[in-house]
Amino acid sequence: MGATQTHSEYQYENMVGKTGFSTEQIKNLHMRFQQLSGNEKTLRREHLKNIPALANNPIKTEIIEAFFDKRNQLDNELGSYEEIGFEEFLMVMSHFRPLSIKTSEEERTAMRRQKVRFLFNMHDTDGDGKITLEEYRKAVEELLSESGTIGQEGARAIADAAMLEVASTNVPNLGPDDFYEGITFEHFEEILKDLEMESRMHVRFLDMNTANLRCGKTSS
Ligand SMILES: [Ca+2]
Repeated sequence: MGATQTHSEYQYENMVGKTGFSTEQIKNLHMRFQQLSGNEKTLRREHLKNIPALANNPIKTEIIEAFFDKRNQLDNELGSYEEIGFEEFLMVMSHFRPLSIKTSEEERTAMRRQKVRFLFNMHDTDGDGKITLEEYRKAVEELLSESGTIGQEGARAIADAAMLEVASTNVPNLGPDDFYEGITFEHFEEILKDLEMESRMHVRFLDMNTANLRCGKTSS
């Protein structure tokens, strides 16, 4: 480990500006990356599937996919990667970057938007810029399937009812036969506007609550 330290530190410096993480936070995340990948240079889906803390998460598949989703990288391309390197991993993790006292109002707004966009992408699985009823049904089904008490039909009914409500607020004069195309990003943002997600959206499944990264200290 000692031999690669200098090289790593050079890399870290480069990523500070790109991700907003401190060098200390990047170091911690790098350790976690190496742990997850089994000291390989890249991370694949099966590495993440083995995380115990993620095993019972109802949206496990979506979370894992988000790591390989090209839209969560700076270039906003469509599609997904087979494997990602540390830099890509860091870019995804930067969506969960905790606020600090130094975070300006402007930065806060940008961070919030980035998180909302991340969640939106998770639901807009085909990347056409809209969360359709089909996509929404799938998300709700998956979310509720773990509970066991609500079957597929129940989940479907919940999704349909919620979507209808969303549709009627989005398009006030929507007639019963009108086709609702789906939730746009702007509307999604509007729906989530009252949710204080800046400090809420942490990553617990990586066994490191990002809130603990606030002071740049390792929690363990
Ligand atoms: Ca879509």
